[in-house]
Amino acid sequence: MAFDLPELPYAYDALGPYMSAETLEFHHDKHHQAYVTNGNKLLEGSGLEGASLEEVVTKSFGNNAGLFNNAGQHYNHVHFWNWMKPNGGGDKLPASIEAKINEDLGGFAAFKDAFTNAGATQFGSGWCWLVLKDGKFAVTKTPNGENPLVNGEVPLLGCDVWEHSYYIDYRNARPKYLEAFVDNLINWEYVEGLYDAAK
Ligand code: MN3
Repeated sequence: MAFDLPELPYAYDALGPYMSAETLEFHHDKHHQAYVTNGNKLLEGSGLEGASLEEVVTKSFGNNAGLFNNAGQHYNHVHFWNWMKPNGGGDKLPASIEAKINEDLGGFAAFKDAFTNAGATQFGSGWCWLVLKDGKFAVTKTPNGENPLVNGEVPLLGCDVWEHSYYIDYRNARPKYLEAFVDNLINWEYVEGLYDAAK
């Protein structure tokens, strides 16, 4: 199935001041569009034309680097736009998410520390994640376009730490971007929906 660029689920200026319209215009219209365009070219003749996006990601991993990089980033960004919302973030969590964060990660403060530290310490481009692994919540990070699907984990929340995601608004201050993401942008209801579908 060919890849399509989804519309943003909010206006370009809806996430300010934490993520600007300029960032979203470049990130969505240029970067995500390039993953879609290049992914569709590389999908042709790959033998995976009829596969779901998740299957393209897991089946191209380790044997078709070009397709994997673009399909992985398409998957990551389709969710990334939905992992944020205006007036999001903070520690007012859906009950099922709060219970798992308390049980598996030691509470919201420990989650925030682990998640922002994973993003800050990812060397170069990549992502930090909250995943469901063997029935438990865990915090991880991946390089470049990789995502937890290739490790048999379910991605519940991811934050893009490629420079294109924060350099316009935060310059080199990646930790400030990560803190703003957790405190002001996360769409916890979308995380809850992914968890409900996975458990
Ligand atoms: Mn990106």
